[in-house]
Parts: sequence; structure tokens; C-alpha cells
Amino acid sequence: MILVVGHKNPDSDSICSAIVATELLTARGVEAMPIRQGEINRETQHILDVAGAVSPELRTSVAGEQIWLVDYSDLAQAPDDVADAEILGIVDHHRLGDVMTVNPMEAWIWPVGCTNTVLFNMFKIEGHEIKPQIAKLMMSAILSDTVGFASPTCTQKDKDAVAELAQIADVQDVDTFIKELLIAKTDIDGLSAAELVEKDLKGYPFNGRDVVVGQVELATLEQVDGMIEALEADLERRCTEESLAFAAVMLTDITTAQTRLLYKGEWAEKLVKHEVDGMLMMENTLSRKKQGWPWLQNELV
Ligand SMILES: [Mn+2]
Repeated sequence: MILVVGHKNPDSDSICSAIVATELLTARGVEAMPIRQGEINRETQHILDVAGAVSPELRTSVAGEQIWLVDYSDLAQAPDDVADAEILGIVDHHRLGDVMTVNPMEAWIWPVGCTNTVLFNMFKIEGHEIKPQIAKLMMSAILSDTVGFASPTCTQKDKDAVAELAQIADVQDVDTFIKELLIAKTDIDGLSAAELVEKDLKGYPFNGRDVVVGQVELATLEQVDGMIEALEADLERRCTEESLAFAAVMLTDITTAQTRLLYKGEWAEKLVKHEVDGMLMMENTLSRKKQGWPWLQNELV
């Protein structure tokens, strides 16, 4: 039995790709099961509901198991006891991380907008049928990761995949499908400051220290107007409690690609020069992977 596991603090791609990769392994005749390392967010729940799919089981220990990693290859995002598991496969669309394997393994890592775009092509290469429900999960994940094709991470391969998957899933009106997905993505009603920071928080080891960068995707920055102080206090708390050198959260208006960066920690002073009227605005910044984090790495060295 192979366990297919997405990254910590799972986003929609991480959950959908665990289910889809399990489907692929099953089509190969291999016994597999999707698992998740954290709670399902609102957008992912919307996707599971629309597809009529069940959530993977919550499981954070993989010691003694054979596993596939989907949507990451960084130790920091893997289960804590991943060193005691055997990694047999990786499907991902991020930079190559630092996981190590004992035996040769299967790695599918493409510079595209979503892990599900890689999985879609694996289905095609291997000639497996894609069921409508699986197609719905795949196209939802691609549209989520590429923010409805708007992200600079989006490639022609992502667009081609969605065009074909929409037909299989019998989704006639892709624009409405995207709109409903983005409404679920930007729904932060009732979430506390800590929950917002945690929502899509990623840890990065950097220059021998630990850094975290979260991202909250919004329909308008006004959604967090009354929460700035509480969000900053939460970043401060994380720095103290987890000895972080830097903690930040990108507040991204996905309609204008404008991001406000809130940040705290020992290294925070390196960024102050970019503030205007006490605010650090990153223009034309939708993607943490391709824009936010590369810029921060330059500034934090
Ligand atoms: Mn992804």
C-alpha cells in the first residue's frame, strides 16, 4: 500500500493531487491511498463538494510506509518522520527540494502551474482513462493554483489541460466555474488573525535560519482592513515562539494582483526601506512561488 501525501497545511492542489495520484497508481494496478497532513480549507471543501469526492484521511505519520509526495519535495513540508519512510515517487511543480531517497525513485517535476497538470499528462502518456469526477478535481486544482489562469506560473500546458478536462467533466461554462471557485478561495469570513496567517503558511529554511511566509488571497484588501494589527501581532508571536528570523504574510488582491506584505522578526528591518506611508505594497504580485518569495530571498540575504 502506497500512501500519497501532499504538503503540510494542504491547499487544494495538495489534496486533489493526492486523490488523483492515487487514482493513477490504482490504474497501474498498485494499491494506494491518499492522506492529508492538515485541515481542509474552504476552497478545497467547495471543490470536493462540487466533484462529490471524499476528503483524504488525516494522517501525519508515515514511518515504515512506502509513500509518494505530491506538490512538494521539501523536508520542511513533509511529514516529520519522512526519514523513516521510503519515498517511491514525487509529482510536483516547485523547485527541487531537499528530500533524499535510498533507492531510485520516480520523479515527475515540471515547471507548470499545478501538480495536477503534470498528473493529467501522466494519465495521457500512460493511456489511462480519466473519470469525470477525477477530471473535476484536476481542473479545479489547476484553476486554483493558477488563480483562474491569471498567475504568472500559468503555462499553456495548464490551459490545454483545463480545456480537455472541462469536456471530460462536462463543465459547459468554465467562466462561472472559475468564479465560484474564486469566491470560495477568498472566503475568509469569521477567521481569526492566527487562522488567516496559518491558512497557507509555508516554512523555508534560509541562510541557516527558519522563515515562514503565508499568503491570503482576497477579492479586495478591504476584507482585512480591521485586522492588520492582529495579523502583525500573530507574526510577532510566531517569531518568538518558533525562533523564526522572519515571518510574513502576503495579503493578495487577486483581482488587481496587488499584494500588501505584513512582516515581523529580526530580519524585518531589511525591508523597511520599501515601505511607503508605513505600508509595503508589492505591485503586480500574485504568486508567492514566482514573485513574492524570490523577491524576499533577494532582500533577506
Ligand atoms: Mn501546487
